[in-house]
Amino acid sequence: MDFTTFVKPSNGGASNNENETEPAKKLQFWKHVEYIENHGKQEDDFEYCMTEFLRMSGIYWGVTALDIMGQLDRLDRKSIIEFVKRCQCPTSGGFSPCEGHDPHMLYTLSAVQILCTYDALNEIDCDAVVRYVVGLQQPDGSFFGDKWGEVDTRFSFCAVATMTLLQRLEQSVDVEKAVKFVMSCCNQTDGGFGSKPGAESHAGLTYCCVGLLSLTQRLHLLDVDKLGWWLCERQLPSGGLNGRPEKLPDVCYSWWVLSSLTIMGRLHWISSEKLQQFILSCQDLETGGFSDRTGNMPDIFHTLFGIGGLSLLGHPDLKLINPTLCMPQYIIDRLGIKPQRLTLA
Ligand code: GRG
Repeated sequence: MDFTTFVKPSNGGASNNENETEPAKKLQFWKHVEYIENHGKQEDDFEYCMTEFLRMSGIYWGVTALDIMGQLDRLDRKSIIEFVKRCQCPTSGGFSPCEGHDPHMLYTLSAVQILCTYDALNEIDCDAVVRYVVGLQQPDGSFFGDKWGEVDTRFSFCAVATMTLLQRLEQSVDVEKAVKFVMSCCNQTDGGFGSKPGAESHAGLTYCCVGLLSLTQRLHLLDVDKLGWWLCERQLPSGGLNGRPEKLPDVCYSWWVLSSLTIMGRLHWISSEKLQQFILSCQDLETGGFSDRTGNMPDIFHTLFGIGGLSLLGHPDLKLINPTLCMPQYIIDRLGIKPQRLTLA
């Protein structure tokens, strides 16, 4: 998921490079709508072709961002649902990122999120999805990402989130063991979580573990003060957030860090104003979309997490986003799901 390498060339025209002109201070709402709407139409575009291996998640990022902006009807619901249906593996029940690829837990969650957004779960074989996810849980409670056996706390989150959205959590996976595995990935020194036991704390994986504890109503297991401190130490003088000490800021951590702090009722432990300025400075004023850092090329991944971060910060032009499932709150309400949240402290 490394979108960090493209630096936008300076063309002497309008630029959002901090060194050349003032970075944007207002949300370029319609530019982003246009950027997301056009994203799926550029089938012969180099970047579009090179990201085939994560197409399903790309659609989820675009659908969610547009829905948060109140512009979901700009995408063709029918063709998106047809695409998702074609990606369900008839033997395993899991979803692949696009036709011809292998199913994986990551794309299975994205597929289910898209279908929930379109209220179209009835279009797929949900029992087969449940069998797929349950079949990937290991005796220690962890989850494989797919049949090849990689273990990572991302996959634990994807499994539990998928089962929650299908309303099948309690009857399917072993929740107690899933929670135990995730807690074995918590580092006592900083309160953060890594990809497996003993691995370095990382904000992306911390989101996955805090998210899993929120979905399973187990937030009492967290050392909220210790983890809250580590998370708010991710804010750098630029206002942006990094994913671990000594690393550069990246707009996507506006999601991974901020959502974790929101779930824990500690959003006010960082400077919202400075973070909002950083996120807005990462908008591409010409094409729309957000990049990882000011002046870099935008992409659909950072666009969702830029918009999602601004929604968590209460931007008035955006709908509320659910911090645990990274989906519009009205959809989570429609499904009757109540991920746990701690109150402000
Ligand atoms: C429903 C929103 C949602 C997510 C599903 C897949 C997943 C669950 C979460 C991914 C969490 C994660 C690991 C995010 C980090 C992504 C990222 C930019 C990784 C880059 O890692 P490094 O080491 O970056 O290249 P740093 O910033 O540490 O240098």
